[in-house]
Amino acid sequence: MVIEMDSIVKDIAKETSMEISLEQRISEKISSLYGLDPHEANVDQIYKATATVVNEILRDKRKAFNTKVRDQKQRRVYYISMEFLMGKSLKNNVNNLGIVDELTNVLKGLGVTLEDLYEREPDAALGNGGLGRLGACYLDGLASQDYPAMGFSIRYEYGLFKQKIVDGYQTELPDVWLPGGEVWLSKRRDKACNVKFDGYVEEKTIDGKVIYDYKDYNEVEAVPYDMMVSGGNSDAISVLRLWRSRNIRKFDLNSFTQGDYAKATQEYTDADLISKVLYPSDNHYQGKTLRLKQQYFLCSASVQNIINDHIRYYGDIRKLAKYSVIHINDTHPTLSIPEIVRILMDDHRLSFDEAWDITKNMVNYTNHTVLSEALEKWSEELIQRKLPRIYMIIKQIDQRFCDEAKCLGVSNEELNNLRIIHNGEVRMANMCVIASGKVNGVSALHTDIIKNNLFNGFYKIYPDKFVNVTNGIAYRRWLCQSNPALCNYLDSLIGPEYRQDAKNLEKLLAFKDDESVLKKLDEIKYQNKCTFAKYLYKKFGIVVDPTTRFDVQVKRLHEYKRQLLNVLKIIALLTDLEEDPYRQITPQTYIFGAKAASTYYIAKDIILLINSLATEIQNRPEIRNKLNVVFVEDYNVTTAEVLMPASEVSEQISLAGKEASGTGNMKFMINGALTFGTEDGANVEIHQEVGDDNVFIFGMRDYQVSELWQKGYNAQWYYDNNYIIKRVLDRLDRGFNGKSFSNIKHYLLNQYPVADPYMCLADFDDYMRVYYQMDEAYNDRMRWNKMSLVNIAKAGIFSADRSIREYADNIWNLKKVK
Ligand code: 26Q
Repeated sequence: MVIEMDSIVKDIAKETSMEISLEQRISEKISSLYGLDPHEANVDQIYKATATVVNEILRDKRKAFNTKVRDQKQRRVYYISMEFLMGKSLKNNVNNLGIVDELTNVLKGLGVTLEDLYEREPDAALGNGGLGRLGACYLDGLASQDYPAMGFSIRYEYGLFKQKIVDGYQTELPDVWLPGGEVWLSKRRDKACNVKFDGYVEEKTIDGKVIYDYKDYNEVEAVPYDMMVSGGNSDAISVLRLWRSRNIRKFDLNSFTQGDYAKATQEYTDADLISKVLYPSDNHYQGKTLRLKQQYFLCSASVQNIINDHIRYYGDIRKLAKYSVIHINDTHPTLSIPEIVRILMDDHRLSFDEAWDITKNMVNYTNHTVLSEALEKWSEELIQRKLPRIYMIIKQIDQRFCDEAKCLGVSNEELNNLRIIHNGEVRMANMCVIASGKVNGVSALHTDIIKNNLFNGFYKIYPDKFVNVTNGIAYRRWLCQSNPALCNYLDSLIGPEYRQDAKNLEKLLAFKDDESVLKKLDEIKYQNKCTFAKYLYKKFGIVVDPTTRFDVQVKRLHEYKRQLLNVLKIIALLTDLEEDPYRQITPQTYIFGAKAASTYYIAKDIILLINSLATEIQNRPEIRNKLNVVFVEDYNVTTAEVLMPASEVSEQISLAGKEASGTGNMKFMINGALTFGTEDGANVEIHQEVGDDNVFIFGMRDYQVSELWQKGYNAQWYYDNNYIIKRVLDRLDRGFNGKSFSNIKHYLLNQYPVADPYMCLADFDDYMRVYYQMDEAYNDRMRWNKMSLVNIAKAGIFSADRSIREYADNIWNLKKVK
């Protein structure tokens, strides 16, 4: 049946540009790029030639798809995001084009394997974590279902930093990805445009019309690079358009001739800086000028591009919202809103009212966080200075909203919470809610929280604006490509239809009591654990025993995600063993992976703690054999692809109400790991899908968290009244691998220098209680395997295909291209 899928895709490929054999095309590419005979080429050259050929096939396919979109006069969606965490492209594209077998054969002739080529490709890490990976999964979902879509972001020269652990400490190295990654980028000089900063605006009246004359600005050129994103078994290709900033005048000749060489080249470096590097903070806002410039650079270039293309294809500016819909991924691209108004008013001479009407009909916004430190509030003065015309428009939007809110009966006091500009700050989330047709949260619980808390004032006046779209994952990447052993078995058991529609995974439920199936699932998991163990050894020299339980927490390091709570549990188990070396314990390996933003000090201390604990245990074989801890350096998309299939326990232990959704939880689930987590984000829906018997839930619910916080969280009380907590915290004083962690004990006890706002100790007892339940279930192998089977079977709803259909139907009003 897989072959059947292959042949359909091959037909499409043939219609485009596959008449010449792949072998011939790759040979010719090696010859034209390097002047070599194919057999003289090294792996790197073969990788580049192959990637270039695959990319050309995708470009032809995109061209054919584009023609259809235009002929059918289809509305398009433009997904604007500061982040797309794409990972590698070759494997995904080769699978989606159905050319795995053919390519394998060609490469065999050249003495290399597909795996060799996959290893050559660097990850495109143009994102921090969940939000960026979601954008990447959605481009896949859009292409897979024939929706016309384009993503917009920045072509960061350096993506998310590479993490290196030195003596237990995180250090950061620049992520140099372009040399190997640029084969996937096609420069589009024809689509370049300029973005303006600084200067001032003069208002003039000509023929009774007010004209805004923008003067003395600095201009930066935006040059796009397109990356093709294929989907599974479909005609569509999504395009990710990445903007690079360039100086317009290569040289300030005036300053040069006056002998001011620094000034002559200064502008060059300033302009270049905009697309230099991705900000590495996740769920945390800092009001840096360069970040604001990055955001406006992305918004202005993208909106100009959207409007120019609209005019070219459809002519009539008033029909802009009919053919284009923009999605704003969190508030980072909020400036797209005033930018649309600016272009419609200043370049197309529409009135503010007309421009605002069109804007409101084409913009929607997803909120990804309720953490107050992540909400963007830019200084009014900074925006006025860097973007004077945009500032005027924001003021006008704000004024318009005030008028409307007053008509709707909003009190002056309430209005202060809802206005865009307040107390010298520009609140981006408020601008997004005011301008958007729809605002969505990313899980059922999270959407309730934004309706009832974060955006309650808006919800009261615009109840219909708020909708939920639970996140989803590109499961063809996260299951079909990452876990071939499981998928081959699923094909034979339930047929391959689940590869097209993930809901078909439910067919697996018919086998939930079939012992031979459960045994086979166990064997596959074991094989995947061996594969991961080999990967760890080869890459980092770390030894793990695949016969132990793999208990995994991989995600960005953040206090609210509570890696610390997991560590406290491990220390509790360790102190048990230290007290009684003969104590029975299920052999288990804790696997951590996490990057901390470079200036997030407590997060870095937690990384040091995990590494010190890991090193101490690794030096004590009597402990290591029962209770091992490893920290996987530089956790990224590629590591995740090897780790998910090998995982058995998925730690999702954020403080309830803080994790908007989580998407790692879904990747674990579909690979048969069991969730050990709080009722937070999408865990709530995972729980709902699999039922009480197939998940391990503990801890306070979100409303209990609020109650406790209001009542006052007294960490010391837990220390004084729970001897295990006391023992664990005192063990931190003694420390690990020669380092004391009294600072973390103080943190947990709500003392100087910082406090624990995520109340680890309040959930500790229940976490341990459920740990022992989980442990018991694990030791009943058939029970565990059955739970695992149910999780795989019920994971279909968390497909990005489903999320994208909901966006298309309920938010974008977007139709598939026939
Ligand atoms: C903002 C301003 C300045 C600099 C950086 C930022 C910034 C950057 C990244 C703020 C937030 C982020 C990332 C947020 C994020 O990844 N949120 C996650 O989104 C996922 C997809 O919806 C959810 O599953 C996670 O729960 C949520 O934490």
